Amino acid sequence: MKVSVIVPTYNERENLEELFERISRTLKDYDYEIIVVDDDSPDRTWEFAQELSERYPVRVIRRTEEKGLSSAVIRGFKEAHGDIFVVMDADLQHPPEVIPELLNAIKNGADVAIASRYVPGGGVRNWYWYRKLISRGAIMVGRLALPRIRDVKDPVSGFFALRREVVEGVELNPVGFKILMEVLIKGRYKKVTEVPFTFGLRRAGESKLGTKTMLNYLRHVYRLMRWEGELDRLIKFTLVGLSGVVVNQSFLWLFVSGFGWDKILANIPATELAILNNFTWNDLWTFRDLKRKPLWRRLVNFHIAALTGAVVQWIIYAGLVLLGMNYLVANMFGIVVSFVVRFLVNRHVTWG
Ligand SMILES: Nc1nc2c(ncn2[C@@H]2O[C@H](COP(=O)(O)OP(=O)(O)OP(=O)(O)O)[C@@H](O)[C@H]2O)c(=O)[nH]1
Ligand SMILES: [Mg+2]
Repeated sequence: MKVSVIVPTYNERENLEELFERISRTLKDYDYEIIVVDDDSPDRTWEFAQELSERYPVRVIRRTEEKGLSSAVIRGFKEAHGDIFVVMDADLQHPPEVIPELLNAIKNGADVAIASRYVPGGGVRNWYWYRKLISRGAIMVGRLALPRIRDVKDPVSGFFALRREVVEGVELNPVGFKILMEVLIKGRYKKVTEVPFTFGLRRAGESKLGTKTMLNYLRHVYRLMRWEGELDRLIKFTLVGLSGVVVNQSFLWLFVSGFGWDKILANIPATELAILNNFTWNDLWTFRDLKRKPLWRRLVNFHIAALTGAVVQWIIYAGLVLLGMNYLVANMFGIVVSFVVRFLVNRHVTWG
């Protein structure tokens, strides 16, 4: 089996020689090639890589028309001759010595093997607490928004291996920094394995991580949600929720003005009817393809989600009011957060 190591580069001249040396030492018993995809770096990384190709099995692609990390990796996929593709950074934050472990995972049946910071044994070194927090938060958002990757601990790692078939013929969107997420959502695979590794600070050269990265990441997650149909679900869930408001109000009116019931108590059956209305529509429409649990379980879970939402709403309302916020604004915050919580509990648990 031939291995293609794909390395996107931009101004990585200083790291190249050590990178190639360590890859060649690690993979000496393998049939492999290194593909450098360089975006016409001002430090002439492409030229130096070409020089080094006399000593190492390197092919250099110098792109002058296109730019961007993800599109560079996708170009690498297209050019690669191997049966297994490995993607890694050039700046030695991804130790080449981990590559054989990724290849073993694939030999043992995985279609995608991820060098992961967030499985036992993995980690980050010398990161400030806020970079850790942002990284963890971003991953949490991605896993919640995209149920297909919810079991992957590090879906944004830039260091991974996959079988050629996973991406062959698959249309990947070149926008964004997180190519692995794109692969995990759109690729053809069954089994993902994560192998621990420690990610440090870059050895030399400069980071291409900008302040816009976080916003771009959220845009990427949003686009993938749309592609997955998760955004459609969110919209349907919203519409169903609005229908529930109508049901709730109508029955409350009927019970109080029509039947003369007590105003305080009449609210309870009116709310329950709205919950049943919402459940029915969500079960028949929003999540109709996800009825994996028995009906009674879905019904119980839906009530738990409603209750959880109500509690969350009240806590946020009370907290913000105590902090001095206008009570109507505070309630609005409560409603929005409660809505998101209910959607997520239902998506991941009731119809999970
Ligand atoms: N071809 C190409 N490569 C890129 C581009 N942006 C980044 N890279 C390469 O992609 C890899 C990851 O970029 P980094 O800047 O190291 O990102 P990072 O590891 O998240 O950030 P640091 O921890 O600061 O290094 C490196 O090998 C870069 O040279 C790009 O626009 N085009
Ligand atoms: Mg880096």
